[in-house]
Amino acid sequence: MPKQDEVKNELFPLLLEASALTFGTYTLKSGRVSPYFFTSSLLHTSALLASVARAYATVLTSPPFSIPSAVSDTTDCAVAQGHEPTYDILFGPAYKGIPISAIVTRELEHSGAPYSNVSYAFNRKEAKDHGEGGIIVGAPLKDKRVVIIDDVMTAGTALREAVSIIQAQGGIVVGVVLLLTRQERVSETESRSAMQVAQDELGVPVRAVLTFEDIMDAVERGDIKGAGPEQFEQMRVYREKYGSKD
Ligand code: OMP
Repeated sequence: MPKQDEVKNELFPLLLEASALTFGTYTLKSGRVSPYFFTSSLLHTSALLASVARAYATVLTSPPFSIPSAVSDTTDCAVAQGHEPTYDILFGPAYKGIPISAIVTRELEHSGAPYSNVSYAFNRKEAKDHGEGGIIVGAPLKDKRVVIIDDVMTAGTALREAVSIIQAQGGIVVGVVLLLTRQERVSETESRSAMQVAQDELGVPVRAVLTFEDIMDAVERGDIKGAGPEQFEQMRVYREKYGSKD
């Protein structure tokens, strides 16, 4: 089984157990009324953080975020396998991206020396005008290759904000990794998903550990307590209205 499916299978039951995925009627930031909601705020136990970190790290140590290394040193396993990251910094947009970017940076150390040079950074919601000041906490972004690490993408508004913060600091966005893509269209007139639009506009890879389709499949299989045929039908209707194939 591919490593990315393995981590997904490990993470999914933990997310359900933590009630990070719930079913009901939720008004989203975009104004859409959704039959389900995913909240990363409930991912606060050590076991969940470890599993979440492994899931992101698996994506971040695979192509296209990992490339053949220029240096070859047989004393280090990752370098011996000849891979290094395409990025210098993981950026976690405030607030929910903050702990995620920190734990994933820590997790990357297990992938070998080239990955242990990766730093993290995040933005303050309000700029500080005393002390060290500024809007960025963590590694300075200027001229650095930055991957944005966030929890959920719906219409892509949060991502656009993160991109402009990084670019204003002179950072270079080289990719985006999400925990969940809801696989929704940005607008009524756009058939591509917010994730595809972001990828096309930024010209960088945008990947997600979990997708809306994964959730639909789990509901259909009856794997989710409290979500049966009725919820499946609501999700199908929602997908028809707002969903995208990619
Ligand atoms: P977009 O900015 O539309 O891409 O929505 C992403 C943001 O919506 C996330 O960062 C969350 O603040 C919030 N959100 C969730 O956390 N979970 C969901 O299932 C749906 C949303 C949402 O409001 O769309």
